[in-house]
Amino acid sequence: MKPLLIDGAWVTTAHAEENRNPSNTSEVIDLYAHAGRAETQAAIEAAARAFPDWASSIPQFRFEILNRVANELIGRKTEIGTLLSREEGKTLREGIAETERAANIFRFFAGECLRQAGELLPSVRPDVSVEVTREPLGVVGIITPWNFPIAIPSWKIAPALCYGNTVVFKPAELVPGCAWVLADILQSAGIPKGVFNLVTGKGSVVGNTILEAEDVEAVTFTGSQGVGSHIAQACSRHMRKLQLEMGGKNPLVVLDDADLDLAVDCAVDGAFYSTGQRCTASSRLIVTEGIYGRFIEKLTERCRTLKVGDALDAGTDIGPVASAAQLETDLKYIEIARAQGGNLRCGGDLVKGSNEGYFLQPALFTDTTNDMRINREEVFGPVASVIRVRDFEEALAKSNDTEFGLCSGIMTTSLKYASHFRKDSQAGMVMVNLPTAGVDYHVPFGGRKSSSYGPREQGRYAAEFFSTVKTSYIRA
Ligand code: UN1
Repeated sequence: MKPLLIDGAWVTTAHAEENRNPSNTSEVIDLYAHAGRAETQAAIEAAARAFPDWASSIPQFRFEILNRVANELIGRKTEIGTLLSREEGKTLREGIAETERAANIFRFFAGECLRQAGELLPSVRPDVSVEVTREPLGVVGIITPWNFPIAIPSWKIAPALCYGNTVVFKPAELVPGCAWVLADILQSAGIPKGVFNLVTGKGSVVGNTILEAEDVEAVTFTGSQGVGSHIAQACSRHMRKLQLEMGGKNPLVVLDDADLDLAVDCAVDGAFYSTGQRCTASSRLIVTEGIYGRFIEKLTERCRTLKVGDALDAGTDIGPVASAAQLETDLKYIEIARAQGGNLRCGGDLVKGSNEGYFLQPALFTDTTNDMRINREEVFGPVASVIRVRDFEEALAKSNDTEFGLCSGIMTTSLKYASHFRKDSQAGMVMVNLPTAGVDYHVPFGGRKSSSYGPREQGRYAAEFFSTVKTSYIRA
């Protein structure tokens, strides 16, 4: 059994759960401890005890630990990337790239430990000056999803530690493996006891204990809207700082003047890579009339060549869906899209792999309208739909006609339309001639409307969430 990490010690539990490979459901990766309320509470208390020393530790000390974690992740990227692909199902290439990204995030925040600065301002009163500084919050509860099992934990844990907070980390039940490796790496890197605690287990037990605990000062969460709103309610009861990253229904607009090959590449990448399981996925392809026929033809051709299979096989383009439950959701939405009049141009059927796994050929729908459920609700699978529009104005209006606002993209060679779209798109991130998914690690990440709540993640903007500002007035 892979244990929990509480107060610097590995802790086994009465109950453990199997972690299975979605490319081969008969393969058990390992057994992982499931924490109960008592263990979770012990982790929170340990984090609270460890906070004062960690918060006042010198930046060089924190820099060295985070930098060691970065080195270890990069040095073991193939091994960790392989584990990631085995437990989550994205291809090995994607698994290794995600591990590299996690290393880069730790490296970035290692550097940020040394670059924390404040402001010195003149007061409006004579002989007074004002100093604005940042301070850590305390214990941060970190709750992460299954789709980026090493990158998303890293982009929450690294800044939390960098800015002097202590951590109680609850990863998604489906992906305890990468979480455990990260805990092991932090432990070997010399993180002081109690500063970082891993509690694998159920949301209803571990998650809720974190939400109810008096000692937790802030909660950061990436996952579904339903869980996000439950967390928001719990946090508002305690007046606790909160950061939520939830769904998307991201539009990729393709205009008549787009580079056709590039548009098809971006659509395939954005919609189907990582098996479409990204909150940034290009799930609505909004295409103007002049290029519509050529775009659909080329895209359909490409979709037919996408090889779905075992995440570790060299020839695989698209790995399996992550779980039986997600596969059921994907198939349900394919049915809904059909029933509402969508035309299934290709894919959408189960594929036989070398072993029993959750293999689904990416599904492309045409003849859909923006009011159909397939264009309103997040599927979180390899399913994309095309919406035909007259011109740029209609494309922009349709792209904004959604409750979500995470990411949007436009394929065009026109500076005028690109500029107009960047300005008027109601999304937190806008891509020009790029897929909507696949972001840099050193710049702010987050959305608007129902996609996100609270300050941005990543880059220097992460300080907004992971620290609090103090204003001091000093009379000379
Ligand atoms: C990306 O597209 O590079 O859960 C990252 C998600 C996002 C991360 C997407 N928070 O899919």
